[in-house]
Amino acid sequence: MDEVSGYDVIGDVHGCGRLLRRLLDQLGYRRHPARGHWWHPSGRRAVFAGDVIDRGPEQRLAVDTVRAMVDHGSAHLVLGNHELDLIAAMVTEPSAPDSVAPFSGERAGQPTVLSDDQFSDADRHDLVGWLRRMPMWLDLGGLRVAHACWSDHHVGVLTAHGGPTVASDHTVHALADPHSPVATAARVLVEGPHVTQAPTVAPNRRRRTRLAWWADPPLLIERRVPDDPGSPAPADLLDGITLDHPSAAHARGPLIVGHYAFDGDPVLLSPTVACVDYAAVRTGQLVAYRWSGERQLRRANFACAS
Ligand SMILES: [Mn+2]
Repeated sequence: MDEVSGYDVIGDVHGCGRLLRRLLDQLGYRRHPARGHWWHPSGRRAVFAGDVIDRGPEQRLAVDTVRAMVDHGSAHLVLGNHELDLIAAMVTEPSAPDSVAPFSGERAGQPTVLSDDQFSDADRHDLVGWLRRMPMWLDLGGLRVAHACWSDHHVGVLTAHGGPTVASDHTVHALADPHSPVATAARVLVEGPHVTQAPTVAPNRRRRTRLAWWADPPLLIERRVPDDPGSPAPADLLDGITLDHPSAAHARGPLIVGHYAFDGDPVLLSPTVACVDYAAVRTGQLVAYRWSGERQLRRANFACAS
């Protein structure tokens, strides 16, 4: 493959196929004249940060666009929690995947959604077989990408238990056991760390709150505002949660994630951490970060299609 001149990390597409094509066009990608996939004439690669499926109106277009790019070498994909839910459901209960509790605790009670009118049963099986060859994290040399969080500890656990993909049935079944080290590690990378808070209103409703792990100390995410998400997480709630120290990100170089569905204009989470998920379905804007080798991220390198 020819030299890669940079990476364009694209946030959660969530079935917004037409919006994705507008963003690719804006970033300088073109349809390949013979093979039809999107590619960049000056050697850039797209990196999809996961959650390509579910929610939006053109799920089939989104999946087909991403898949053709990955198969022709013009893009990478890391798995999001929606893709992991689909895989887990199809592997453990192929005849009735919607009856399976999702892998992600965040989506408890929500069925796996992949619109019936756009995907036949055969299409779903084919897509799941393909997704199972995709990684949960990518280290591209100077740039790391995962759907929700990076932790060297949890990358190490998954590397020792089957590697970055969920190709083995053993790994998929381990995901279904919430106490397995594989499930814990996959959740941190693909769903992000959470804390469980004591009930405030209904006595038996404990609140599961996302953590802004990029802040020091970590914050509870109480608002969808990237630069002021919420209050510091009480230290006792952080017991038992293994995270990389925020300074590790500075030493390791840039990290880009999706998943957090922020509002507003894209801003950096730190000099070396960016999120590219600004809730395309809700806000109508799909965000990318254009990386060309810089060690410190720059706000001016966000791009946005609407
Ligand atoms: Mn997500």
